[in-house]
Amino acid sequence: MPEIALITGATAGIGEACARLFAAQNYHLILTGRRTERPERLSAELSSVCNIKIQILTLDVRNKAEVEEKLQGLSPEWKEVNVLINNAGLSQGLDPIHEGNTDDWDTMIDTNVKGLLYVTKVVSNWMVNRKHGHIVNLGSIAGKETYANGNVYCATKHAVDSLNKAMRIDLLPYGIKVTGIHPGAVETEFSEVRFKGDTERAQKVYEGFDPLVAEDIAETIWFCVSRPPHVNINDLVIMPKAQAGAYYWNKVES
Ligand code: NDP
Ligand code: 8X3
Repeated sequence: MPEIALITGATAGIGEACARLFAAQNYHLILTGRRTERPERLSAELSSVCNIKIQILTLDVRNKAEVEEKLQGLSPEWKEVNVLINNAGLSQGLDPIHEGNTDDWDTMIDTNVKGLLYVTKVVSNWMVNRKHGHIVNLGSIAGKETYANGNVYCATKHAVDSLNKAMRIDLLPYGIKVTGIHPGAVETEFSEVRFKGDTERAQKVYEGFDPLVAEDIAETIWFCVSRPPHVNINDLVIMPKAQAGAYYWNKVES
């Protein structure tokens, strides 16, 4: 059986780009997300051009029971996951702390931190048993810096940064690689989700600016995953050329 990659949040953006790139590298894929139609379409498309197998697991990473049931329900050969890409995540709102929506806070913490942990708990056990595997965690520049009104989203990504380090230490005896990828602005559905469907506001984020695209991140992840067995990329911050940090955006006025 060729190598297997499990990608959370493969229904859009960076996760979908990873699915395409890993399929092109002949990985069998386990694609997860809450939406069903998109991964089915993606699966049909990839299966028609690549000689790979694809499993779609429709799940909400916030739902611990569902995560465990769906992952443990995979047949033994599918549990031989070589690469786990913990990508599912989101931001909700951009408000000062005293005006924040506590439901949004719950959603971000439950998805970006607890969801990542639920998936990792199951899959890392499979990797520990086989003494083999690579976990890639999607952090963010928001996990390296804190910006105005980003409070809880930044806190969740700082948590991912910390968990990335913790996983590397705990899984060291088992030869499991752990890599943190921390992008700046990537034009995906991220801003539309952050602003709850306000497309105009979302588009303004990238106006006059040349952001990263999902494929840039997928290629970077592939670079990390395809290093020789003795090499691990611990942590990687990747920005658009036009962005020097959370606050420094080189925008061209139109
Ligand atoms: P998108 O909104 O385009 O994609 C997010 C993906 O996460 C979707 O596939 C979505 O699937 C999935 N997802 C969200 N919530 C859940 C959930 N509860 N259960 C399962 N899947 C879920 O955003 P990006 O591709 O940009 O984001 C991917 C990751 O990259 C996130 O962790 C994000 O924080 C991080 N990131 C993004 C940056 C950016 O500027 N875009 C920069 C830095 C980091 P579905 O809705 O079907 O469940
Ligand atoms: C997404 C990038 O700068 O909007 O994590 O927080 S940013």
